Amino acid sequence: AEVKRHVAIDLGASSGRVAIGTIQDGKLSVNVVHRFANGGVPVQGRLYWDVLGLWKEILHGLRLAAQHGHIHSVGVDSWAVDYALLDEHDLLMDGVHHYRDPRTGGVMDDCLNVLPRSAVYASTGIQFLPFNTVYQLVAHERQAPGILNRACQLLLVPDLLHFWLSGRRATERTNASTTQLYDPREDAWSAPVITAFGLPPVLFPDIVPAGTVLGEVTPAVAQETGLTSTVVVAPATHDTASAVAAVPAVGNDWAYLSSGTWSLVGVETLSPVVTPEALQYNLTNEAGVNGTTRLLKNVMGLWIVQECRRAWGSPDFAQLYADAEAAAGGPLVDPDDGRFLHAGLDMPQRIQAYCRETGQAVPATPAEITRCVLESLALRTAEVLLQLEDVTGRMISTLHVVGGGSQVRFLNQLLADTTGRRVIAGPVEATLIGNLLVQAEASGSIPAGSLRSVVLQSEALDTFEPTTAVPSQRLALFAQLGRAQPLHS
Ligand code: LFR
Repeated sequence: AEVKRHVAIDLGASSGRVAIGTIQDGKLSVNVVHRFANGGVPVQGRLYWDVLGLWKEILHGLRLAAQHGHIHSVGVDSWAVDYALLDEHDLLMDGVHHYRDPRTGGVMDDCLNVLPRSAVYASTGIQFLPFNTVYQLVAHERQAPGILNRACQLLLVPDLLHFWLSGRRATERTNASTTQLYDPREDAWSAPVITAFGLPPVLFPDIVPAGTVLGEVTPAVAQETGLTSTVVVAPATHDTASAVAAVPAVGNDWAYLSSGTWSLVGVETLSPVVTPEALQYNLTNEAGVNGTTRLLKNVMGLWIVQECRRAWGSPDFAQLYADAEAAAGGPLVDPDDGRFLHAGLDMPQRIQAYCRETGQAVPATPAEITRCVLESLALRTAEVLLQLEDVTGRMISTLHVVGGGSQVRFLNQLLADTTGRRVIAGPVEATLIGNLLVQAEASGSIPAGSLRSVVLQSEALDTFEPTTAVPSQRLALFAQLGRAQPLHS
């Protein structure tokens, strides 16, 4: 039979890529045909995504892909929670706001005075983050009263792009779960949450599972790109869900760290863990592929370094990490302090202020600041692993680090030493791979349920053993840091 070509469009917060994947002899090969930058666009104190710019890059990437021969299927994944509102003519009613847009300030607390935390958690199992779609919608209505009632449809970012590609409106389940408007037990939008915050139920499209064939690309897209009779297949549209699907793990004693703009630290479970302990730790139960649950926590991640780097005039990442490794360590921050969430060229000063306020040495150079962030991320990861062990009763002996951050060898070693667990690093492009393999599975290119073994067959991995145990006093010191404005309140 002819080898099918699948195309993944993977949009991360700081970059995007378009890649062709093919399966031969049980192995996946990936050919990235187009890469482009992404990021927030500040306008009048607000922060947007350049969704039209992304669309243009997607068309360009598809045009390049089409030159390689017939493309069987295409699918999009992106970061979570953000959405577009469409009117009755399918026109965009506003730009797509970035989840770091400060408009959500204070909104979550107001909402939780209306429907208590325990009730929202019981219905959704989702962690309380100020930018969850539910709070963004309430913020949107405050900004532009009446907008939600004028809107006809809400589409999450990958769903919007799938609509533009195929003409079909649907919400793929893994990303729907991140909105905090989805009830995993009912596999439906959460009526209690939607009602409590006065959101129009008609906004929310049908929910479909990853692997759903949405339809052929529209004639306009075919003409623009050269694609012919290509089908749009929804992958796990939440990037983290695609990444977790591609974790090359075996057995049950492992956790993952999807490392990029965010550090997503979690385990895979057969069903949601919605217990008082999980709520207390503010762990989230996001939907995974094939009915699994991703029990995880958002840790602020390399965003802090990315934003510092921007303030330093964008020096080379590899050099910055090498300098951090050689620099003096010591001071720590709670990376999940809410002050680090928003964009701003004062990120280095925010780190320094945190250290000063907590009576620590103040890191001065880019190398020292970067080291402080990396050590802090490793400690926070160690803490979250203990919480995951606590709520699941599992023993975690291996941490799989996937995504762009898995290339930072110094961070991998810090993670091994700090958590006391073996770190297996790779693949770097886990999200792309997970996206491609869900399409391959849906198209019969690989056997059902074989994603992880295909990744293991296809990718070279790196192992980091814990060498210098990090003293327990360090964990204790970290645990004592003042947590004045936690992101996870
Ligand atoms: C990672 C990610 C996280 C989500 C955050 C915001 O790219 O998708 O999983 O919490 O971005 O959407």
